[in-house]
Order: sequence, then structure tokens, then C-alpha cells
Amino acid sequence: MTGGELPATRRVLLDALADGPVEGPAIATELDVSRAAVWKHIEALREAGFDVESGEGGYAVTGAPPYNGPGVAFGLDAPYAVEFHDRLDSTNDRARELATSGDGDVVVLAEEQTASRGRLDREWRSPAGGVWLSLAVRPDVPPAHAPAFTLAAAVAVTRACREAGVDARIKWPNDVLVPGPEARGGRKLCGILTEMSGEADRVSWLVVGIGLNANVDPDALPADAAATSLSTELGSDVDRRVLVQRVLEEFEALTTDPAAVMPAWREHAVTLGRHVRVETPGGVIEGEAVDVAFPGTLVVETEDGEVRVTAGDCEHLRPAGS
Ligand code: BT5
Repeated sequence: MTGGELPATRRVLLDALADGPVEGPAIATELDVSRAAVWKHIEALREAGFDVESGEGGYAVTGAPPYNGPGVAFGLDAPYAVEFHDRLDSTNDRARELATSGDGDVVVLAEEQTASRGRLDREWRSPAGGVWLSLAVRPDVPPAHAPAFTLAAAVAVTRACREAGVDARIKWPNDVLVPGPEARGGRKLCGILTEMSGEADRVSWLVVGIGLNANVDPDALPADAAATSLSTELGSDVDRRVLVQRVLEEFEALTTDPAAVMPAWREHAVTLGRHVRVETPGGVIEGEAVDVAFPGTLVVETEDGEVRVTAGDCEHLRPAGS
């Protein structure tokens, strides 16, 4: 089901019913489908967990949209199967399990995680209310291209958060934040952990883990991490179902058009033009971040010339030139 007629029809139906009530025949006309097809779509909505009331004026969707597997799959315009858990140790671990047994194009979601990880086995806090997801894919690319998937995920999350009304930006390599005076360059909304297995010339699977503080109380986040959430920034909860759909759709669009990833990343980055200090496995690099190069290398202009950094923890020191 890639970009076919079904997701679009289901979205139009949902939009109409959210403003409802609407009579069955009027829906049939608007969607240009039979009345029997309308009834099937309504049943599918109910099965996905939406509250659909049928009264005098017709059908209407009432209540909060369901954040569960069928809810996320309903109207999703990307070719991923959805697996939802109320609680998991780590969605990355579950996605790795699926990938190892041969599955691909599957997204694992959990309401809550009890042993989630950041990079270098750092702890990641995952209280209920967030978006904790891991996507297992099997792209036909060499392992060296894997960082481009992390960058694509950062762009996808940034776009989805901006659509929700939050000024999200990307900090190299794997953070989405709301820019601010904090030492880390802003308040962290999202972190991404990409893991992979492959042979010398080809990726076998990639698991892209996304932790996005959606409707999370700041008290539930680590106090020393300058963390924030979408609900904190907006003052109200976001619709996580739509948020996840938009992240997945943008991710799929970007990874099927790899040339689009770098320009989109540059457009939303806060790291470029900054004076940065990057801790890499090979030592500390300090200078001005001048560009990002495929598949995700940070280009830093140092006193000793240009240095290309493929991995590390990046601190924004001050705007270059100030
Ligand atoms: C990351 O690591 O930012 C990657 C986080 C990936 C989490 C996702 S959730 C779904 C999937 N399943 C998993 O088990 N993991 C992935 P890193 O750059 O190393 O940042 C980790 C640091 O962020 C920690 O040391 C804390 O300081 C801080 N932190 C922990 N939880 C946070 C949260 N919820 N929001 C913001 N910052 C947090």
C-alpha cells in the first residue's frame, strides 16, 4: 500500500467526520465511492479504535484519536507494517529481533520503554506520552551510507514537529531541538539511534530508533539534559497518531530520493555556521562547522585546516565570528 488511493480516501473521510456529523450519502459523493464502501471505511475506523457516532445528522468522529497500531496504520501513506506495544524494554531491540529474522519495512512503537538506550549505551528516558519508535528497513546500500538514514530521520522528525507548530531544528548528528541559549544549543526534543548489520558491501538491515518527547511532562525527563517536549513548547498535547504518520511518510519519501536528504538537512540545521567542539573517538575537534557532506560527515574548519568528522558528540560553543 504505497501512496495508493486508500490512504488518501481514509484521510479525506477522517477530515470530514472530524468536522461531522456527515450523512452517509454525502460522504459517498465526496469520496466518489459507493455507500457500501463508505460503510466499510467506517467499520475500519471503528476497528482502528476511533469513536464513530452515528446519529441523526449522520456520522461523526468524537473523542481522542487512537494511538495504537491500527490507528497509526489507518490512512498511513507509507509502506510500513505497524507493531504496537504498551510497554517494551526497547523498541530498537524488538526491531532488531524482527530484522534479524528477515523482516523489513516494519515499525515498532511502544507507549512506554523500560530499558531504552541512547548512543554509547547511554540511558534514554521513555515515559508514557512520548513517541518511541524503531523502524527496520533493508535498503540496498553499502554500510558506509547508513548515516544518511539518521540524517533522513532527523529531517523527517523536524518537518513533522514544525508542522505541529514547534520551531524544531537539527543539531548534528542526531538531535532535534528547539534552539535556545542552553549550552547544548537548545532544548532536546528528539534523539535518534541507528543500528545496523551488514557485510562489507551491503547493508543487511538498519534499525532507525527515534525517541521524540511528544506529550511528556518535563518533570519526567532527565533534569540535567536540557530536554523539552512538544506539549511543553505548545502548551497542549499533539495528536501522536498524525505525528508518527508524518514522520514515517517523510522518512520514506527522503530515503527513496537520497539526493533530497542533504539539502533538506542543511535547510533545518542549527549546527552549520557555529563554532563547535566535537568529541570523537580519535580526539577533540574544534572549529567552525561549515557544511555537512554525504552521507552525514560534518566538515569543520579548524586552525589547522579542514577536518571531516564522521561520528562524535557535538557541542555548540558560540556563533562563528562572534
Ligand atoms: C540519543 O542518544 O539521543 C538517541 C536516543 C534514541 C532513543 C530511541 S527511543 C526509540 C528507540 N529505542 C531505544 O532503545 N532507543 C531509541 P544520545 O545522543 O546518546 O543522547 C542521550 C542523552 O540524552 C542522555 O545521556 C541524556 O542526557 C539525554 N536524554 C535521555 N532521555 C532523554 C529524553 N527523553 N529527552 C531528551 N534527552 C534525553
